[in-house]
Amino acid sequence: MTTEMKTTDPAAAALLPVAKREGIETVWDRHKAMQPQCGFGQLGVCCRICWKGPCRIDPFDDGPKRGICGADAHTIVARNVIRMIAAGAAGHSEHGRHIALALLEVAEGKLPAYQIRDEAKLIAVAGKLGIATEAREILEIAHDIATVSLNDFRNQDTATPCAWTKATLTEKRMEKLAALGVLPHNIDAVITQIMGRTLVGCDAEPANLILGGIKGALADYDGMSLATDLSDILFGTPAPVVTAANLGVLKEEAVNIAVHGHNPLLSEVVCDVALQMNEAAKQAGAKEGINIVGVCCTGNEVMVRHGIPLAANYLSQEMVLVTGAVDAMVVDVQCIMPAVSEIAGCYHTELITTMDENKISGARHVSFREATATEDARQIITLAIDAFRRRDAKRVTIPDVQQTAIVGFSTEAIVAALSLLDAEQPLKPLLDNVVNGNIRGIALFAGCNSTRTPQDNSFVTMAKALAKNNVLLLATGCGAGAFAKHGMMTQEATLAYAGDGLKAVLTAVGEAAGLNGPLPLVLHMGSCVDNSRAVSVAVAVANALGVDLDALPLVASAPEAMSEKAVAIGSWSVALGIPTHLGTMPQVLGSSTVTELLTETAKDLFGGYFLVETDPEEAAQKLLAVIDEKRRGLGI
Ligand code: NFS
Ligand code: SF4
Repeated sequence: MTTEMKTTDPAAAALLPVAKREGIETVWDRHKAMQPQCGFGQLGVCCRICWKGPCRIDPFDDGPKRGICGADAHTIVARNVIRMIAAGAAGHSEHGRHIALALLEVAEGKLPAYQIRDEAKLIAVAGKLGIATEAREILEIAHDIATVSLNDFRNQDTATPCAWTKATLTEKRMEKLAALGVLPHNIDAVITQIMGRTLVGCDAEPANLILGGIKGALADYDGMSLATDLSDILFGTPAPVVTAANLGVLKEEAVNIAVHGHNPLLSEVVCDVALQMNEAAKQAGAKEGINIVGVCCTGNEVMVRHGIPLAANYLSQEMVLVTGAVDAMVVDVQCIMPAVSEIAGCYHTELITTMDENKISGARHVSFREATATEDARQIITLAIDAFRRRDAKRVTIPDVQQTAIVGFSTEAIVAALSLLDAEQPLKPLLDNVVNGNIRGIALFAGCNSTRTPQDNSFVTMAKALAKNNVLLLATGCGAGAFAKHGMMTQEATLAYAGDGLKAVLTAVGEAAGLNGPLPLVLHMGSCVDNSRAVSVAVAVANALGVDLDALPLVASAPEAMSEKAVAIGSWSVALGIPTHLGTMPQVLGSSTVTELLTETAKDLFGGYFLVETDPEEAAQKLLAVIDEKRRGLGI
């Protein structure tokens, strides 16, 4: 694999010459133009926290060893990285708050476009949170759930941890985190505290800063846990569904609408309303009506819940537009490259921003409100149909590339599949197979794409190496998108790449589930906030074995991480006791102290730690070694 290679995604690669011909600049062109990138920034030793700066520490030669205020490299690196965690936590928990507020209003009978779609999940969540359900109305219970969730943003008693964290972790983990003083009591307060303590002239002790960051990361976990489960209550808990991924899911004969971003509140209603407006699309000449496709995590949300096909993950979002076949790209929040505006402008495509706090120059803004969700969605779809009439058929290039993807493996879906083997103790088949070595360990693949590695390559390379060694693979976010696009969420992939033990287990479960074959090689659990689903599987396994999370042969990997959200997720993964691989260089190496804290000291404190390895083959071998070490620890 040459460093020159941009993407291993055949559909994206097929469109690169088209972009070039059309004079369209892509993320890869801009990456190239940005070289060489700043070494100080890469090491994390650049500080812009006050206007005496920017200051930068020279880690090698005899340049400055302290900023103008006297902050050294360790303080600067620690402050920078925990501010990233705070930003990530803000993104995920803002998403969670949005859903919780919507649930509250649904419970108050206010939002006609939404309902409680999954009452069983609602009852289960109430049980988890200690909310009474006996002889109570569903909406009343929903109201309590929303209130308890929103209290995780309001509670001022620092001795009372956030309810969702408490409800979803092992007892031992709660004790450990409490003893270290890193349990969040209030998501907003913890994020604010990080911003406050990293101001000029505040916390200057690297270890203390990093622990503050870990607390912020756990606030991120809390926010995404509630985002995931409340979304399930409102939109349904994912169950296995067969769909497709990659640019070939766009249709020449349809009004193509790409939903992009993260929050399902809008995309769910767009999907609902599209069904009602299919006729209007046909009247406009689109023989196949309306075709909704997903991009990034909004894409994952609607993919795992409703089998909406996924067009692209993060790095090829521009290529969705370069097909010339997208009539509207509807975006909400997060991971939307501002570049899509200019590219949409090269075509007939309507780029529609929908969140008042997330606008993009050159895009049309339709202000989305839950109270008027149906009307807003109708307006958006009308814009798409109008744009379709302007589409230039001569400029349409849809690569004939798509892969089948069996997706929708929520915790509930996994437990349901396992219970077909043992109805009394659904986890037993999984535990037995971990103990007997058919399943050597479990790996969760999460996180983004980055221009620092050929797109999707690290995911696919690592997954093949781990599967061959009988590691059960879970995926979320753009990692899941990568696997879906590369045909790794198919039964064929299981037959081709799984080791014998893993193949036997996946086949036994798949056959029991009536799939006439194995489960797919990689189980798609959803978007990035759905990483909390993987935790719930791990907690169930840990509780069944009577151990804490750090004893499990469980690893996480973000081989192409880039977002601040990934920094937050990786950090709580470590705090929960999970060895966590990063395949891109984190911006902390300018401080030996911070590097040691995250890769060594963390191991003593939490049992989890960061492991950095940019070579995917090497990374897979290192994760296998970690899994074996954990197995030895369990005596299996
Ligand atoms: Ni996660 Fe999902 Fe993708 Fe990265 Fe962005 S879309 S929330 S941050 S790039 S995985
Ligand atoms: Fe420089 Fe200190 Fe200001 Fe940072 S806070 S920019 S190190 S003077």
